[in-house]
Amino acid sequence: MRRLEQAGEEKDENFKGEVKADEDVKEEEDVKAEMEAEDKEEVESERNIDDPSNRNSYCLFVRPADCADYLMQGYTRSGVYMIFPFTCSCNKGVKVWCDMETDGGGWTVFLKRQRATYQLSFNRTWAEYKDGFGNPYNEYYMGNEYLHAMTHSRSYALRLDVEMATGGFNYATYEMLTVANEDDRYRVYLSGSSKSSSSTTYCFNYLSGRYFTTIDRDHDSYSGNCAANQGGGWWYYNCRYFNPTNAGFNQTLEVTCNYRKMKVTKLQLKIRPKICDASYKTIHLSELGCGCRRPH
Ligand SMILES: [Ca+2]
Repeated sequence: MRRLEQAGEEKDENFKGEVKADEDVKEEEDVKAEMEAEDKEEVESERNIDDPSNRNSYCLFVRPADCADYLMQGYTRSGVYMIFPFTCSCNKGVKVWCDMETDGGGWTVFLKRQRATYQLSFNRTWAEYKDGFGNPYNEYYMGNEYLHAMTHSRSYALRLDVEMATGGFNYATYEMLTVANEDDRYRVYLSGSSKSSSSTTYCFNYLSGRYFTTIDRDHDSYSGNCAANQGGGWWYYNCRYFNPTNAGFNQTLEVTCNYRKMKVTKLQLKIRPKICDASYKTIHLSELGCGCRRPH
């Protein structure tokens, strides 16, 4: 019990420190958007701290590394949560949107785009894509450094969800995603099986093996810079295979999947521990250590 109390105190201090640091660096539009959003919503992980003495997982003694850890601890509402990537126990926290509903939930959203009062610009530098930007209540990018750390501490599956401008939803998944470190230009690898609905069948084609490109770092295969051309940052091959950070969210966002254009009103890219993919709800209820590593 002593250990639980200590862990709780550490967590609270970290929350306060992180929130203060966030406030220092927010751009004006983000501050406005956040104030608007926080009038209506609270951070789920701050509001719903359960009594841990009722639980059995050793994840109780450490911090949640991703949204799947929160789901395993009984948090079933989609919303903003503070996660602590790298291991379950230490390092810097980051606020993310957790999708606790789609296909059993437990998804950590790393790119979120939707209509907002102050539409976020994704025309950002390498450093911004490295550390992340935006506001998880509305639109944001979690950051390549977090993606690298997470995908090298657990095996993650990748999922794309879009809401179509014409109505309906489409998705695409890949069994496993890894993102290399900055020295390797955050190179992305996809492996295993994939699934999708019709409109998004080709979104992940030619993605595996690409390096990340931003307006100030051109690592794509095109003679120019796809990020500079399109106002985003991504693992471009040429510029028209997939471009979910594309500029110009005016009512709808037009993204391209292997040259095929589609208009969407919401777009999310997310990851979840691969081990949890099959019958996730069953697994997380029976095996509470799912994907969670003990601290080194
Ligand atoms: Ca180029």
